[in-house]
Amino acid sequence: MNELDSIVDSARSAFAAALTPAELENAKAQFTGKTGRITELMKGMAALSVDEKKTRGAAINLAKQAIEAALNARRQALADAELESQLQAESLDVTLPGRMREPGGLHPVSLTLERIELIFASMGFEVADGPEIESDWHSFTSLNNPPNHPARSMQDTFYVDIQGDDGIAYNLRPHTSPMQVRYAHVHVKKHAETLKAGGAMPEIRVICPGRTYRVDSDATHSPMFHQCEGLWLGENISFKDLKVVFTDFCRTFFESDDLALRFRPSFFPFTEPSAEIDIQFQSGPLAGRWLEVAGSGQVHPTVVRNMGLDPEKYIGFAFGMGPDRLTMLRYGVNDLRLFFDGDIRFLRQFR
Ligand code: 2U9
Repeated sequence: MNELDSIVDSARSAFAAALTPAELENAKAQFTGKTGRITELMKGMAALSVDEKKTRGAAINLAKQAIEAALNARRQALADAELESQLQAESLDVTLPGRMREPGGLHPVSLTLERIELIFASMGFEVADGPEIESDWHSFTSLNNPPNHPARSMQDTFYVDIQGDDGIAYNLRPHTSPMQVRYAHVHVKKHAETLKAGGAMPEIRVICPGRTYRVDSDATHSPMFHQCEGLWLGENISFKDLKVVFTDFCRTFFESDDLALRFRPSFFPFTEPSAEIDIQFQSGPLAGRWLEVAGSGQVHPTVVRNMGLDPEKYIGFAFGMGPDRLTMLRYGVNDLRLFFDGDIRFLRQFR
């Protein structure tokens, strides 16, 4: 094998041994670079005759072309290998199922509040919400709570340190009753002309769901909990209407036509007569047990008056229930705190 063939073979071996473009460029320089072996041979041609230069030059060119061909082949091979490696690294199996985000869902108490609102809306009740920070008057006085009523104590109610110049004590509402008073005031004002003319004011038929706050915390009490109170006031709304409305609500809510109700005499400052409402399932794990779900009664005349209405003309009923408790009963949850701990393992069951 002559010298030029040997150089071409060496170049092919050096290019084959190059594993990266940089290594390949270094190998190339050994042959066709400024100090490369082919370049050295071409410099050596200066001393040759014209004929020798022609012959030698053609042979060196052939060797140079063979080296360039081997170099380009290796460049392409390295480029292909790099592309293949990238394709492998970034390969995406499009047949795999998508990476779905875990579907969200409403909180179980929100599901209950929605359900309560739908059922009462179907009976013609409006839904009203309002401030959670209330004045003393709205939370207690307007509802016929005497000045020394225990509910006013700081053991039961959270007070807010608002330096109003009116000297009024503000609290986190312990029930949603204040919203019913507010709703009634707006309703009476809206129909003031009719009332002044001795006409009949449209009935007040409203539920007020929302967050409420009391100083309490155990398996069935939380400092923040939910209440939904209802009010139906007109010229002839009786306790019978309360029984019909609340029985229909409970049977629809719990999807049980044979759910039994009983109204147990009780006392609330804002209703007279007052009654606790118990329900009884006829089947299932709670069958046969009486379960308290709400309080109710005929709106006390003083409260009717505080709403700006004549208690001799307007009469009706009110009730108050705990959506948290209804949710516990509906889903068989025995600790109220589970609703508010934010543990997704518990909450995701209600999606
Ligand atoms: C107005 C007039 C009357 C609302 C009522 C109750 C009885 C009641 C609570 C008991 C525990 C609800 O389940 S609970 O959280 N409430 O028992 N609430 S009557 O009476 C009103 C409200 C507003 C203007």
